[in-house]
Amino acid sequence: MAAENEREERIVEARMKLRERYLGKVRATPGVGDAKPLGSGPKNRHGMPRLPPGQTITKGWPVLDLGRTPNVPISKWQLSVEGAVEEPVALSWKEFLALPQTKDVSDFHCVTTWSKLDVPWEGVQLSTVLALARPVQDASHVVFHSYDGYTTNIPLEEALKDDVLLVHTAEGKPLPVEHGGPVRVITPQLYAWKGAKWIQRIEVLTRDRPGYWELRGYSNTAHPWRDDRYS
Ligand SMILES: Nc1nc2c(c(=O)[nH]1)N[C@H]1C(S)=C(S)[C@@H](COP(=O)(O)O)O[C@H]1N2
Ligand SMILES: [Mo]
Repeated sequence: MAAENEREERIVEARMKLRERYLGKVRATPGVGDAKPLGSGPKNRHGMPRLPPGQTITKGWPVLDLGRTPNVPISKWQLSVEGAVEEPVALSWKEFLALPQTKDVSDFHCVTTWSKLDVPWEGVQLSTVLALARPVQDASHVVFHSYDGYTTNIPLEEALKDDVLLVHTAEGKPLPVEHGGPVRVITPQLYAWKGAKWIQRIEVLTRDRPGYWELRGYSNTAHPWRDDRYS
């Protein structure tokens, strides 16, 4: 037990150090830095209007993907973090669940104009697995690679935000396969296509590299409170 606690403390400390390195950049992101964000309704906990411009609240949860649902059994599932890191990481399901776990409630904004509010999630903060891999000093971006071949990119200052999670549970149940189970990424402060379903590999880069939709006309930055949908 003591050894377990020590390990957990080390992980939490590494995570905090990594977040500190990028704090200046995090503060300059639209989600934190915009004085007059677009949108309507009361403010969310990030100080942004609850409903970004052009969005409508939905009660259901539509499924949007490339139409190739990969079936990855837990026994074969693996998540790796590699690229511009000091210590490439490959986690089995068991190792992933042994990391510090987080519960959070956040909103989900799809670029096709629906928003799903107050989704209860459970998983691991992306910053935790990035901290394990120790991004090199000039690391700047990550690209997510999924089991269906999908890719999407975000800068580290977005990736390290508290509410960016690798989720395995949604609304109290294991994440349904059509929504990206066993594990997907969520990016509550960016449009939902930045959250890769069926995450397999996280590649850390020292420069930006656009992903699937970013190469097909969607915005690279994808900020809902700037109505930042297309490039
Ligand atoms: N692996 C993978 N992740 C993906 C996609 C995809 O096609 N493949 N589609 C993205 C898009 S465009 C959206 S809007 C959201 C939709 O998530 P949902 O199906 O759970 O609503 O997943 C994103 N993540
Ligand atoms: Mo989408």
